[in-house]
Amino acid sequence: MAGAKKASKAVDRQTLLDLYRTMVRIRTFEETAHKEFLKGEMPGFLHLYSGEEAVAVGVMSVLQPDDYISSHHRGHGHLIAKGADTKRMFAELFGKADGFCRGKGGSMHIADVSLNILGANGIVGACQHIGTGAAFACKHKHKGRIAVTFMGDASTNRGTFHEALNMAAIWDLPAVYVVENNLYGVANCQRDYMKVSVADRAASYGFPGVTVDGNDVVAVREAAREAVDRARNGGGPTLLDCRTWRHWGHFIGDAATYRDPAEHQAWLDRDPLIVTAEELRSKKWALDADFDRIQAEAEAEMQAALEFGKKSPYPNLDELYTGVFTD
Ligand SMILES: Cc1ncc(C[n+]2csc(CCOP(=O)(O)OP(=O)(O)O)c2C)c(N)n1
Ligand SMILES: [Mg+2]
Repeated sequence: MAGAKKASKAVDRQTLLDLYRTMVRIRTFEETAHKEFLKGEMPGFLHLYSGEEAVAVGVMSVLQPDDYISSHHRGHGHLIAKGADTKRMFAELFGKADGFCRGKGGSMHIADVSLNILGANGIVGACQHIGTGAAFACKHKHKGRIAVTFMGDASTNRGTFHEALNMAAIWDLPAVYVVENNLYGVANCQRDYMKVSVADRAASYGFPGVTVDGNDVVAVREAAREAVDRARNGGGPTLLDCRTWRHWGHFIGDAATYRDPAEHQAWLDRDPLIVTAEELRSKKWALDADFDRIQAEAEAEMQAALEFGKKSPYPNLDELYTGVFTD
């Protein structure tokens, strides 16, 4: 990938196995949710994160537990990588009372403020203001913490992106902006909605923009570490342009016929799980049995989480107006 930052591969065995395991857990959550959604029992929309796992996992691996994150409509991976309970995530997907929003938010609004996860968000670009607000609070109130905003590439066209990143720049906020650059906004190809690269946009705010191989979890981790250290040490924001690919359509039900099959296959061949598994194998840090065990553990976790979500009760009718805005 031209111009993308390569990983120096300075990572130990346990760390690489942990990164791999979390990516497998995210993939397995998504596959389980996908199958279940197709049965027709899950309300709402699902925007699957499969293929983009290295971004969430690489970035989250260098955060402190009390750092803040703000996320967007493709948010399951961010939640899992930051430690959200997959049982409560499934309950939320089914609209059940044990869900993070007591079933009223669904996939696009899961938040866990106890983990400083400020929420997925169905409004494209809203995460940019929320993340910047959190970074402002970190600078003035929660010193030592930082705020990371995850967003899609098409969302960098919104006015919110300009407003938020400009403010973060002039106030030197402890912020990191992570763009999951999957080259599409719904059915539109990036060449039709942007004339510059995502990373280049940072120049107009006066802070670094870095292009990263977003399918290489170690490359993401290293670029994120630099950005996070910079933010935490008073150096201001960084924009990370993580090049990646969603394996599925925009949401479940979109056949993604607008993408070039050869390009799609080339990205599938560079699936972040394949990239990391190859790295583990080449270093002789994992054998077939290790991969099988990691996969089996993820499947057991997600099956239990799915069952929990399904069995959880629906919220009572008398809760209809609680936790929502009413006047
Ligand atoms: C303000 C707003 N405008 C439009 C939409 C409809 N919409 C949902 S996702 C999306 C595209 C987002 O693309 P990108 O930011 O690249 O994220 P990706 O889906 O590729 O992860 C659009 C236009 C919306 N949810 N909110
Ligand atoms: Mg996109």
